[in-house]
Formats: sequence, structure tokens, C-alpha cells
Amino acid sequence: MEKLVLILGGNLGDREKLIVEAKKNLQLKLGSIVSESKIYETAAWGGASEGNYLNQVLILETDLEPLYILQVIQSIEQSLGRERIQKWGNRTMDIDILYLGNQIIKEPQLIVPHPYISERKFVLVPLVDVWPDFIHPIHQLSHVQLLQQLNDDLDVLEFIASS
Ligand code: PH2
Ligand code: MG
Ligand code: MG
Repeated sequence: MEKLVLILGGNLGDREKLIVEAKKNLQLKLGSIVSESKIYETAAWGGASEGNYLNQVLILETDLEPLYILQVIQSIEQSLGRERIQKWGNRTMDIDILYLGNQIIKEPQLIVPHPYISERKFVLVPLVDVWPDFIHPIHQLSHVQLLQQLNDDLDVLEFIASS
């Protein structure tokens, strides 16, 4: 089994409910969730979207192939109302593959590890929750170290879930 590390995020609709729905679908179709970060409310990174995101990182265990995983993820995003209009624009649900174990994948449709991990606080803060000492297979630094050397001061605040 490989550890599949995903980040979920959305800034449109009922953000909390969409995360719950995405997790149900992921468990059914890809494998069990073995670890979850806190949920964070995060300022939009990249300038193209308005309104704060909710983000959460998950670790699943799976034996599935990367391109099959990508297909499943895209079908879940679609079923949750995702429309692809603008790069980095507003969205109901984005599910990105951060890591698949230590694999380095360079396909036209899929690059793993996700190329922006080391530049985004909204990714590194939840990664430190779930796997602080994992060594990034390309940068050769842990998540704690990557967060220490990061230059991104956008807000990443713990989100208190409604009961
Ligand atoms: N996703 C983006 C662009 N900007 N900003 C935050 N805070 N969280 C995201 O998940 C996010 C973003 C493109 O995927
Ligand atoms: Mg994304
Ligand atoms: Mg995406």
C-alpha cells in the first residue's frame, strides 16, 4: 500500500459540507483515510479567486494507479459542482494529489509531488499536522523545515467546525 496525500479545498457553496461529502466519496472509491489534518480557513492564494477557502489534508492508503486515482478525483470534483473556468479561480471543490508515497510522476496530466507544496502556507500548515517529518522526495527537506523557510504570509487559521 502507498500513502496517498491529498489536499481538499473550496471557497464556494457550503464549504464544510462539501468537504464532508468529498471525504465520503474518497473513502468509498480510493481507500481508507488513515489521517486528517485540522480544517483551516485560508486566504485565497494566487490572486484569481475571492473569498476564503477551507482546506484540509488527508492521508489515504491505496494500491491504485496514479492516473486512475486522478480520474476518480476529477469525477468526485465534478459531482460536487466543480466547473473549470479560470486557473486558480473560485471553486466548490478542488482535490489535489500532493504525494503518492515517494513516487515522482511526470505525466502530461499529473505531476507528483505537487509542484507548489513548498510555496504555499495553506498546504504546509496542514501537512505539518499529519506528517511533520516526511521528507519531500525532491527538496529533501521535512514539512517542518519547508514551513520554516517559507515566504507566504497569507492567513491560515484553524476553522472551528459547526456541530
Ligand atoms: N487553491 C487554488 C488557488 N488558491 N488558495 C487557498 N487558500 N486554498 C486553495 O485551495 C487554493 C487557493 C488552486 O487550486
Ligand atoms: Mg489546487
Ligand atoms: Mg486541482
